Amino acid sequence: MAQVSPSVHKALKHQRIETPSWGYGNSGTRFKTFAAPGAARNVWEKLEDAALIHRLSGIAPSVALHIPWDWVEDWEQLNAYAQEQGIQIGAINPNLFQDEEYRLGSIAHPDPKVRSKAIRHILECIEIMQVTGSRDLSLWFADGTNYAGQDDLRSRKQRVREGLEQVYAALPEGKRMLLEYKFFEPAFYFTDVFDWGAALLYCQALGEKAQVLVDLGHHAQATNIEAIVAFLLDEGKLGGFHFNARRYADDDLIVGSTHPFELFCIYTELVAAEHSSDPRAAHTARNVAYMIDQSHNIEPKLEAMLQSVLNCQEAYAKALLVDYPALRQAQQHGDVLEAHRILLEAFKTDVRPLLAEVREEMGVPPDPIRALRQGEYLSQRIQRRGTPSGASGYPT
Ligand code: PSV
Ligand code: MN
Ligand code: MN
Repeated sequence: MAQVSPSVHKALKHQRIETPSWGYGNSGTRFKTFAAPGAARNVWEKLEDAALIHRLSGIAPSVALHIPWDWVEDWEQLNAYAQEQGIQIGAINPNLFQDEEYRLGSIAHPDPKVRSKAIRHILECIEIMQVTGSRDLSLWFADGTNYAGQDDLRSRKQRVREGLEQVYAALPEGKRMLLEYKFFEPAFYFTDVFDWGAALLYCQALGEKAQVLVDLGHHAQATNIEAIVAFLLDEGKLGGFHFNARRYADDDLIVGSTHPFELFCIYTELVAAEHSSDPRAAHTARNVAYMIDQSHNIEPKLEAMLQSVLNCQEAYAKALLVDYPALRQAQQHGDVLEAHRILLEAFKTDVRPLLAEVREEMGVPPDPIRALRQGEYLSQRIQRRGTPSGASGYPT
């Protein structure tokens, strides 16, 4: 591999990927949740696992929480515990789909009492963010309808807008609200925030603190996600990612395992924007929250999470190797295949030696997966935690 510039090393050391608390406990599909030996049984153990992934990778210093799955009485204590473990609490995700009252939705529900309940829960999450120091409130709504005629679509749109306005008004300075879209499921006819365009409309109407969150699993087959990323960056509205991989629906598989070229192309948009002369795109790219949203059922959870973080690292490393000036030149000359080849050149580079070097410079194992497999981490957890049965906090 040709000499790599020190700026690539520097960028790789600054990369950050947040892991989700719900990826560490037992969770699964609606058919069966397989109990994983040594899986985390509560939020304290989830933080312990997230901290291990950070120690092994060096680039996963925060963990997202899901409320009330991760509910504790004393948030100061949880925050202090995270810090002791060497990590931080990241995005706070309200749960707006598990209560009986949410059968017809949360903030889009036809009954104002249910809408108020949902808003109260989100406001409670904002209070938690104040204690944990979290910057991002991550909103995903399961709201939608199953049949044409079930509810009035324009009224639902107005209810969502009204609810989001109330939340936005309660967001303190320096906090952001990330709005996630999803094209279907659990509703099958209509989902209230169904695509990036709908999410963008809401966020544009709300203001600067509202940004769109792109979950890779939430698109129809063959959607060009990197184009969505480019558009949102250009509009200053890309707030974050939920990384995972899909083949059919919202599969939540290990990111990069199904479409590694797509992940690479997404990262090239981000790298290009970070270095662009457009201050808005550059600022937006630098503030993107990179998060994983996966729950593993048959895979060993720690290894799956670590692999996910490393796959993002690999994609980012390759994106950093793209010769962007040459790419722009080829684009301007209309040299279709040279432009494509420049991307492929970086994509096909074996970045494993580079990453091993960077890891050594960072003081983390050069081969984190091997370190995990050879270490006592899992056997110690199995000894202490046993094999907790049943799901702990994920829609199944
Ligand atoms: C459900 O689709 C989902 O995977 C969303 O992506 C949320 O971000 C996540 O669950 C946690 O609520
Ligand atoms: Mn998600
Ligand atoms: Mn999802």
